[in-house]
Amino acid sequence: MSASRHPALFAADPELASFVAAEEVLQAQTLRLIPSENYVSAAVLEASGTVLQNKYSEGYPGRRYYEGQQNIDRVEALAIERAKGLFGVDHANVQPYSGSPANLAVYLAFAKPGDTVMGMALPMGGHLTHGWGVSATGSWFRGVQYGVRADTGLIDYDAVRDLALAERPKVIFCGGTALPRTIDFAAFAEIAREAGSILVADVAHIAGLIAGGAHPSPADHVDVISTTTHKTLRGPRGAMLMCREEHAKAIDKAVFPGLQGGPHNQTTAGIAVALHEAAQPSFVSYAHAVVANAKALAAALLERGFDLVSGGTDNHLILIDLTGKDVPGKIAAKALDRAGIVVNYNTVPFDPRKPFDPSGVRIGTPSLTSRGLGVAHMPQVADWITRSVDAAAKGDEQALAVIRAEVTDLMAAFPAPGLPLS
Ligand code: DSN
Repeated sequence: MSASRHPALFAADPELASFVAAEEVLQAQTLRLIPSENYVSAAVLEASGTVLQNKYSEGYPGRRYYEGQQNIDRVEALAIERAKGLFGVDHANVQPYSGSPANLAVYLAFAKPGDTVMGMALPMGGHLTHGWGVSATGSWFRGVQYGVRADTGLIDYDAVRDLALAERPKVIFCGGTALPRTIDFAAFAEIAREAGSILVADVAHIAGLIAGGAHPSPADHVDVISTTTHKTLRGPRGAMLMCREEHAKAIDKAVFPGLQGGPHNQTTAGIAVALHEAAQPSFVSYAHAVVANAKALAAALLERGFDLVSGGTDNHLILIDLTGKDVPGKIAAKALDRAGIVVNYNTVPFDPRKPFDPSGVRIGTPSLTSRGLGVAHMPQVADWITRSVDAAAKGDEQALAVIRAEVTDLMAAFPAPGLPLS
Protein backbone atom coordinates (compact mmCIF):
# COMPACT_ATOMS: atom_id res chain seq x y z
CA MET A 1 0.00 0.00 0.00
CA SER A 2 2.73 2.46 0.88
CA ALA A 3 4.54 1.85 -2.41
CA SER A 4 1.46 3.21 -4.16
CA ARG A 5 1.21 6.13 -1.72
CA HIS A 6 4.85 7.16 -2.25
CA PRO A 7 5.84 5.71 -5.65
CA ALA A 8 8.76 8.06 -6.34
CA LEU A 9 10.25 7.48 -2.91
CA PHE A 10 9.98 3.71 -3.23
CA ALA A 11 11.59 3.81 -6.67
CA ALA A 12 14.45 6.13 -5.68
CA ASP A 13 15.27 4.87 -2.19
CA PRO A 14 13.51 1.64 -1.24
CA GLU A 15 15.50 1.28 1.97
CA LEU A 16 14.42 4.68 3.32
CA ALA A 17 10.90 4.15 1.95
CA SER A 18 10.60 0.92 3.90
CA PHE A 19 11.33 2.80 7.13
CA VAL A 20 8.58 5.32 6.33
CA ALA A 21 6.15 2.52 5.49
CA ALA A 22 6.93 0.78 8.77
CA GLU A 23 6.34 4.02 10.66
CA GLU A 24 2.98 4.44 8.92
CA VAL A 25 1.94 0.99 10.08
CA LEU A 26 3.25 1.61 13.61
CA GLN A 27 1.33 4.89 13.91
CA ALA A 28 -1.82 3.25 12.54
CA GLN A 29 -1.72 0.18 14.80
CA THR A 30 -0.64 1.63 18.13
CA LEU A 31 -2.42 3.63 20.80
CA ARG A 32 -0.32 6.78 20.90
CA LEU A 33 -0.57 8.51 24.28
CA ILE A 34 2.41 10.89 24.18
CA PRO A 35 0.67 14.19 25.01
CA SER A 36 2.86 16.30 22.72
CA GLU A 37 2.10 14.16 19.65
CA ASN A 38 -0.88 14.03 17.32
CA TYR A 39 -1.99 13.07 13.81
CA VAL A 40 -2.00 15.89 11.27
CA SER A 41 -4.72 15.90 8.66
CA ALA A 42 -4.04 14.70 5.12
CA ALA A 43 -4.31 18.35 4.02
CA VAL A 44 -1.60 19.48 6.47
CA LEU A 45 0.57 16.55 5.35
CA GLU A 46 0.19 17.55 1.71
CA ALA A 47 0.85 21.25 2.35
CA SER A 48 4.02 20.36 4.29
CA GLY A 49 5.41 18.39 1.36
CA THR A 50 4.97 20.90 -1.46
CA VAL A 51 7.43 22.64 -3.81
CA LEU A 52 7.47 25.54 -1.36
CA GLN A 53 10.36 23.44 -0.04
CA ASN A 54 12.45 24.72 -2.97
CA LYS A 55 12.37 28.41 -2.10
CA TYR A 56 14.62 30.65 -0.01
CA SER A 57 12.81 33.58 1.62
CA GLU A 58 14.96 35.35 4.18
CA GLY A 59 13.03 38.34 5.49
CA TYR A 60 9.30 38.86 5.92
CA PRO A 61 6.38 39.28 3.47
CA GLY A 62 7.10 42.35 1.31
CA ARG A 63 10.65 42.70 2.73
CA ARG A 64 12.74 39.78 1.42
CA TYR A 65 16.39 39.37 0.50
CA TYR A 66 15.53 37.04 -2.40
CA GLU A 67 13.33 37.60 -5.46
CA GLY A 68 10.52 35.35 -6.69
CA GLN A 69 8.43 35.67 -3.53
CA GLN A 70 5.08 36.34 -5.23
CA ASN A 71 3.50 33.17 -3.85
CA ILE A 72 5.60 32.66 -0.72
CA ASP A 73 4.59 36.12 0.57
CA ARG A 74 0.93 35.19 0.17
CA VAL A 75 1.43 31.90 2.01
CA GLU A 76 3.21 33.51 4.95
CA ALA A 77 0.82 36.48 5.12
CA LEU A 78 -2.11 34.05 5.18
CA ALA A 79 -0.56 32.05 8.03
CA ILE A 80 0.09 35.28 9.97
CA GLU A 81 -3.47 36.58 9.51
CA ARG A 82 -4.93 33.22 10.54
CA ALA A 83 -2.74 33.06 13.67
CA LYS A 84 -3.75 36.60 14.66
CA GLY A 85 -7.43 35.84 14.14
CA LEU A 86 -7.40 32.49 15.92
CA PHE A 87 -5.48 33.62 19.00
CA GLY A 88 -6.70 37.24 19.14
CA VAL A 89 -3.24 38.83 19.05
CA ASP A 90 -1.79 41.96 17.41
CA HIS A 91 1.21 40.28 15.82
CA ALA A 92 2.35 36.80 14.81
CA ASN A 93 5.68 35.47 13.61
CA VAL A 94 5.30 32.02 12.01
CA GLN A 95 8.97 31.45 11.15
CA PRO A 96 10.56 29.81 14.26
CA TYR A 97 11.80 26.37 13.29
CA SER A 98 10.43 24.81 16.48
CA GLY A 99 9.67 25.55 20.11
CA SER A 100 13.24 25.77 21.43
CA PRO A 101 14.40 28.29 18.76
CA ALA A 102 11.18 30.25 19.35
CA ASN A 103 11.97 30.54 23.06
CA LEU A 104 15.59 31.40 22.34
CA ALA A 105 14.35 34.26 20.14
CA VAL A 106 12.35 35.57 23.10
CA TYR A 107 15.52 35.73 25.22
CA LEU A 108 17.34 37.44 22.36
CA ALA A 109 14.58 40.03 22.14
CA PHE A 110 14.38 40.90 25.84
CA ALA A 111 17.51 39.82 27.74
CA LYS A 112 21.30 39.97 27.63
CA PRO A 113 23.61 37.08 28.56
CA GLY A 114 23.96 36.89 32.32
CA ASP A 115 20.55 38.44 32.99
CA THR A 116 18.22 36.66 35.40
CA VAL A 117 15.35 34.75 33.80
CA MET A 118 12.68 32.71 35.52
CA GLY A 119 10.70 29.61 34.59
CA MET A 120 9.32 26.40 35.96
CA ALA A 121 11.94 23.79 36.86
CA LEU A 122 12.11 20.95 34.32
CA PRO A 123 11.51 18.16 36.88
CA MET A 124 8.46 20.07 38.15
CA GLY A 125 6.87 20.17 34.68
CA GLY A 126 8.66 23.08 32.99
CA HIS A 127 10.68 23.00 29.78
CA LEU A 128 14.44 22.87 29.17
CA THR A 129 14.32 26.29 27.52
CA HIS A 130 12.74 27.99 30.53
CA GLY A 131 16.19 28.55 32.02
CA TRP A 132 17.04 24.98 33.07
CA GLY A 133 20.78 24.44 33.68
CA VAL A 134 21.65 21.96 30.93
CA SER A 135 20.03 24.18 28.28
CA ALA A 136 21.80 27.17 26.73
CA THR A 137 19.02 29.24 28.30
CA GLY A 138 20.24 28.17 31.76
CA SER A 139 23.95 28.70 31.04
CA TRP A 140 23.84 31.91 28.99
CA PHE A 141 21.31 33.39 31.41
CA ARG A 142 20.95 33.08 35.17
CA GLY A 143 17.94 30.83 35.50
CA VAL A 144 15.86 30.87 38.67
CA GLN A 145 13.15 28.27 38.93
CA TYR A 146 9.78 27.78 40.57
CA GLY A 147 7.89 24.53 41.06
CA VAL A 148 4.74 23.01 42.50
CA ARG A 149 3.70 22.37 46.09
CA ALA A 150 4.62 18.94 47.43
CA ASP A 151 1.21 18.46 49.07
CA THR A 152 -1.01 19.45 46.10
CA GLY A 153 1.14 19.16 42.97
CA LEU A 154 -0.14 22.64 42.05
CA ILE A 155 1.79 25.83 41.32
CA ASP A 156 2.13 27.94 44.47
CA TYR A 157 1.49 31.43 43.10
CA ASP A 158 2.57 33.06 46.39
CA ALA A 159 5.96 31.33 46.11
CA VAL A 160 6.24 32.39 42.44
CA ARG A 161 5.53 35.99 43.46
CA ASP A 162 8.09 35.89 46.30
CA LEU A 163 10.77 34.54 43.93
CA ALA A 164 9.93 37.07 41.19
CA LEU A 165 10.07 40.01 43.59
CA ALA A 166 13.34 38.79 45.11
CA GLU A 167 15.02 38.14 41.75
CA ARG A 168 13.36 40.73 39.43
CA PRO A 169 13.95 38.56 36.32
CA LYS A 170 14.04 40.16 32.87
CA VAL A 171 11.75 37.41 31.55
CA ILE A 172 9.29 35.07 33.26
CA PHE A 173 8.05 31.96 31.46
CA CYS A 174 4.79 30.29 32.43
CA GLY A 175 3.66 27.01 30.89
CA GLY A 176 5.53 23.74 30.53
CA THR A 177 5.59 20.18 29.32
CA ALA A 178 4.08 18.17 32.18
CA LEU A 179 1.42 20.41 33.67
CA PRO A 180 -1.94 18.69 34.06
CA ARG A 181 -3.71 21.76 35.43
CA THR A 182 -5.06 25.07 34.10
CA ILE A 183 -2.49 27.87 34.08
CA ASP A 184 -3.67 31.07 35.79
CA PHE A 185 -2.34 33.60 33.27
CA ALA A 186 -3.92 36.54 35.13
CA ALA A 187 -2.04 35.60 38.31
CA PHE A 188 1.26 35.37 36.41
CA ALA A 189 0.53 38.74 34.75
CA GLU A 190 0.06 40.42 38.12
CA ILE A 191 3.34 38.91 39.36
CA ALA A 192 5.24 39.97 36.21
CA ARG A 193 3.82 43.49 36.48
CA GLU A 194 4.97 43.81 40.08
CA ALA A 195 8.42 42.42 39.25
CA GLY A 196 8.81 44.53 36.09
CA SER A 197 9.34 41.40 33.97
CA ILE A 198 8.36 40.45 30.44
CA LEU A 199 5.84 37.62 30.73
CA VAL A 200 5.91 34.79 28.19
CA ALA A 201 3.23 32.10 28.02
CA ASP A 202 4.69 28.95 26.46
CA VAL A 203 1.44 27.29 25.41
CA ALA A 204 3.01 24.65 23.16
CA HIS A 205 1.08 21.85 24.84
CA ILE A 206 -2.28 23.58 25.12
CA ALA A 207 -2.39 25.80 22.00
CA GLY A 208 -5.06 23.61 20.41
CA LEU A 209 -7.13 23.68 23.58
CA ILE A 210 -6.90 27.49 23.66
CA ALA A 211 -7.84 27.73 19.98
CA GLY A 212 -10.81 25.43 20.60
CA GLY A 213 -11.95 27.24 23.74
CA ALA A 214 -11.10 24.37 26.09
CA HIS A 215 -8.44 26.31 28.07
CA PRO A 216 -8.40 30.06 28.96
CA SER A 217 -6.37 32.21 26.58
CA PRO A 218 -3.28 34.13 27.70
CA ALA A 219 -3.76 36.77 24.96
CA ASP A 220 -5.04 39.53 27.28
CA HIS A 221 -2.49 38.85 30.00
CA VAL A 222 1.00 38.23 28.62
CA ASP A 223 3.59 40.09 26.55
CA VAL A 224 4.47 37.14 24.32
CA ILE A 225 2.87 33.81 23.49
CA SER A 226 5.24 31.09 22.34
CA THR A 227 3.90 27.88 20.88
CA THR A 228 4.83 24.93 18.77
CA THR A 229 2.32 24.08 16.06
CA HIS A 230 2.35 20.28 16.17
CA LYS A 231 0.91 19.27 19.53
CA THR A 232 -2.77 19.80 20.39
CA LEU A 233 -2.88 22.41 17.60
CA ARG A 234 -2.40 19.53 15.13
CA GLY A 235 -0.19 21.25 12.58
CA PRO A 236 3.25 20.43 11.16
CA ARG A 237 6.37 20.55 13.33
CA GLY A 238 7.05 24.26 13.70
CA ALA A 239 6.42 27.18 16.02
CA MET A 240 4.99 30.68 16.31
CA LEU A 241 5.61 33.73 18.46
CA MET A 242 2.68 36.06 19.04
CA CYS A 243 2.71 39.36 20.87
CA ARG A 244 1.35 42.83 21.39
CA GLU A 245 2.19 45.39 18.72
CA GLU A 246 4.73 47.10 21.00
CA HIS A 247 6.92 43.97 20.94
CA ALA A 248 6.44 43.07 17.26
CA LYS A 249 9.69 44.60 15.97
CA ALA A 250 11.81 43.09 18.75
CA ILE A 251 10.35 39.62 18.16
CA ASP A 252 10.69 39.75 14.38
CA LYS A 253 14.27 41.02 14.60
CA ALA A 254 15.18 38.30 17.08
CA VAL A 255 13.81 35.49 14.88
CA PHE A 256 15.36 36.90 11.68
CA PRO A 257 18.14 37.97 11.38
CA GLY A 258 18.88 37.41 15.08
CA LEU A 259 18.63 33.66 15.23
CA GLN A 260 17.52 32.08 11.98
CA GLY A 261 18.05 32.27 8.24
CA GLY A 262 15.41 31.35 5.69
CA PRO A 263 12.01 30.20 6.93
CA HIS A 264 10.80 26.69 6.07
CA ASN A 265 8.09 27.73 3.63
CA GLN A 266 6.59 24.26 3.27
CA THR A 267 6.08 24.24 7.05
CA THR A 268 4.56 27.73 6.93
CA ALA A 269 2.04 26.36 4.42
CA GLY A 270 1.22 23.45 6.72
CA ILE A 271 0.79 25.85 9.64
CA ALA A 272 -1.60 27.99 7.56
CA VAL A 273 -3.73 24.93 6.78
CA ALA A 274 -3.71 23.79 10.42
CA LEU A 275 -4.78 27.26 11.59
CA HIS A 276 -7.63 27.19 9.06
CA GLU A 277 -8.70 23.78 10.38
CA ALA A 278 -8.45 25.04 13.96
CA ALA A 279 -10.89 27.86 13.16
CA GLN A 280 -13.66 25.40 12.18
CA PRO A 281 -16.48 24.37 14.55
CA SER A 282 -15.27 20.75 14.39
CA PHE A 283 -12.03 21.85 16.07
CA VAL A 284 -13.99 23.23 19.04
CA SER A 285 -15.55 19.78 19.43
CA TYR A 286 -12.14 18.12 19.10
CA ALA A 287 -10.54 20.38 21.76
CA HIS A 288 -13.33 19.73 24.25
CA ALA A 289 -13.26 16.00 23.48
CA VAL A 290 -9.49 15.93 24.20
CA VAL A 291 -10.18 17.31 27.69
CA ALA A 292 -13.25 15.11 28.29
CA ASN A 293 -11.22 12.03 27.32
CA ALA A 294 -8.33 13.03 29.60
CA LYS A 295 -10.68 13.58 32.55
CA ALA A 296 -12.39 10.23 31.93
CA LEU A 297 -9.04 8.45 31.59
CA ALA A 298 -7.74 10.08 34.78
CA ALA A 299 -10.87 8.99 36.67
CA ALA A 300 -10.53 5.43 35.36
CA LEU A 301 -6.85 5.30 36.36
CA LEU A 302 -7.62 6.63 39.86
CA GLU A 303 -10.30 3.94 40.24
CA ARG A 304 -7.66 1.35 39.36
CA GLY A 305 -5.33 2.56 42.12
CA PHE A 306 -2.94 4.82 40.20
CA ASP A 307 -1.50 7.94 41.81
CA LEU A 308 -1.77 11.01 39.54
CA VAL A 309 0.24 14.20 40.06
CA SER A 310 -2.19 16.88 41.31
CA GLY A 311 -4.87 14.19 41.59
CA GLY A 312 -6.14 14.43 38.01
CA THR A 313 -6.21 16.77 35.04
CA ASP A 314 -7.87 19.88 33.64
CA ASN A 315 -6.37 19.53 30.17
CA HIS A 316 -5.02 16.90 27.77
CA LEU A 317 -2.25 15.54 30.00
CA ILE A 318 -1.96 13.08 32.88
CA LEU A 319 1.21 12.47 34.89
CA ILE A 320 1.16 9.03 36.52
CA ASP A 321 3.34 8.74 39.62
CA LEU A 322 4.50 5.14 39.95
CA THR A 323 6.49 5.77 43.14
CA GLY A 324 4.09 3.54 45.09
CA LYS A 325 4.19 0.72 42.50
CA ASP A 326 6.83 -1.95 42.00
CA VAL A 327 7.65 -0.57 38.55
CA PRO A 328 9.65 2.61 37.78
CA GLY A 329 8.60 4.84 34.87
CA LYS A 330 11.12 3.62 32.31
CA ILE A 331 10.32 -0.08 32.83
CA ALA A 332 6.58 0.71 32.64
CA ALA A 333 6.97 2.86 29.51
CA LYS A 334 8.96 0.18 27.71
CA ALA A 335 6.44 -2.52 28.68
CA LEU A 336 3.57 -0.32 27.48
CA ASP A 337 5.43 0.16 24.20
CA ARG A 338 5.65 -3.62 23.76
CA ALA A 339 1.89 -3.72 24.43
CA GLY A 340 1.30 -1.22 21.59
CA ILE A 341 0.68 1.75 23.92
CA VAL A 342 3.18 4.54 23.28
CA VAL A 343 4.01 6.83 26.22
CA ASN A 344 7.08 8.54 27.61
CA TYR A 345 8.70 8.11 31.00
CA ASN A 346 8.92 11.36 32.91
CA THR A 347 10.07 12.84 36.18
CA VAL A 348 7.40 13.61 38.73
CA PRO A 349 7.74 16.60 41.09
CA PHE A 350 10.24 15.85 43.90
CA ASP A 351 11.21 12.64 42.08
CA PRO A 352 13.59 10.53 44.18
CA ARG A 353 14.88 8.89 40.96
CA LYS A 354 17.11 10.26 38.17
CA PRO A 355 15.67 11.95 35.00
CA PHE A 356 16.82 9.08 32.75
CA ASP A 357 15.17 6.54 35.05
CA PRO A 358 12.36 8.48 36.71
CA SER A 359 9.22 7.54 38.65
CA GLY A 360 6.56 8.78 36.25
CA VAL A 361 4.82 8.08 32.99
CA ARG A 362 3.33 10.99 31.04
CA ILE A 363 0.26 10.34 28.91
CA GLY A 364 -2.27 12.43 27.02
CA THR A 365 -5.32 12.21 24.82
CA PRO A 366 -4.76 14.39 21.68
CA SER A 367 -3.85 11.53 19.32
CA LEU A 368 -6.55 9.10 20.40
CA THR A 369 -9.12 11.90 20.18
CA SER A 370 -8.00 12.75 16.65
CA ARG A 371 -8.68 9.11 15.76
CA GLY A 372 -12.21 9.32 17.14
CA LEU A 373 -11.95 7.47 20.45
CA GLY A 374 -14.32 8.86 23.06
CA VAL A 375 -15.06 8.86 26.77
CA ALA A 376 -16.62 5.38 26.55
CA HIS A 377 -13.25 3.93 25.47
CA MET A 378 -11.27 5.35 28.40
CA PRO A 379 -11.99 2.52 30.91
CA GLN A 380 -10.61 0.10 28.30
CA VAL A 381 -7.49 2.25 27.87
CA ALA A 382 -7.06 2.40 31.66
CA ASP A 383 -7.44 -1.40 31.81
CA TRP A 384 -4.71 -1.87 29.24
CA ILE A 385 -2.39 0.48 31.14
CA THR A 386 -3.13 -1.38 34.42
CA ARG A 387 -2.55 -4.79 32.87
CA SER A 388 0.65 -3.62 31.16
CA VAL A 389 2.12 -2.19 34.35
CA ASP A 390 1.19 -5.38 36.21
CA ALA A 391 2.77 -7.45 33.43
CA ALA A 392 5.91 -5.31 33.63
CA ALA A 393 6.14 -6.00 37.36
CA LYS A 394 5.89 -9.75 36.73
CA GLY A 395 7.97 -9.81 33.52
CA ASP A 396 4.97 -11.35 31.74
CA GLU A 397 5.71 -10.87 28.03
CA GLN A 398 2.79 -13.09 27.02
CA ALA A 399 0.33 -10.73 28.74
CA LEU A 400 1.87 -7.77 26.86
CA ALA A 401 1.48 -9.62 23.55
CA VAL A 402 -2.21 -10.27 24.31
CA ILE A 403 -2.77 -6.57 25.07
CA ARG A 404 -0.95 -5.59 21.88
CA ALA A 405 -3.32 -7.75 19.82
CA GLU A 406 -6.33 -6.15 21.53
CA VAL A 407 -4.95 -2.64 20.92
CA THR A 408 -4.25 -3.35 17.24
CA ASP A 409 -7.76 -4.71 16.89
CA LEU A 410 -9.42 -1.60 18.35
CA MET A 411 -7.21 0.87 16.48
CA ALA A 412 -8.08 -0.79 13.14
CA ALA A 413 -11.61 0.55 13.65
CA PHE A 414 -10.31 4.14 14.03
CA PRO A 415 -8.31 5.09 10.93
CA ALA A 416 -5.65 7.72 11.44
CA PRO A 417 -5.78 10.87 9.30
CA GLY A 418 -3.16 10.70 6.57
CA LEU A 419 -2.25 7.08 7.24
CA PRO A 420 -3.04 3.76 5.56
CA LEU A 421 -6.15 1.94 6.75
CA SER A 422 -4.29 -1.18 7.83
N1 DSN B 1 7.79 19.89 24.48
C1 DSN B 1 8.39 18.62 24.83
C2 DSN B 1 7.33 17.58 25.00
O1 DSN B 1 6.44 17.91 25.72
O2 DSN B 1 7.37 16.46 24.50
C3 DSN B 1 9.52 18.33 24.02
O3 DSN B 1 10.43 19.41 24.09
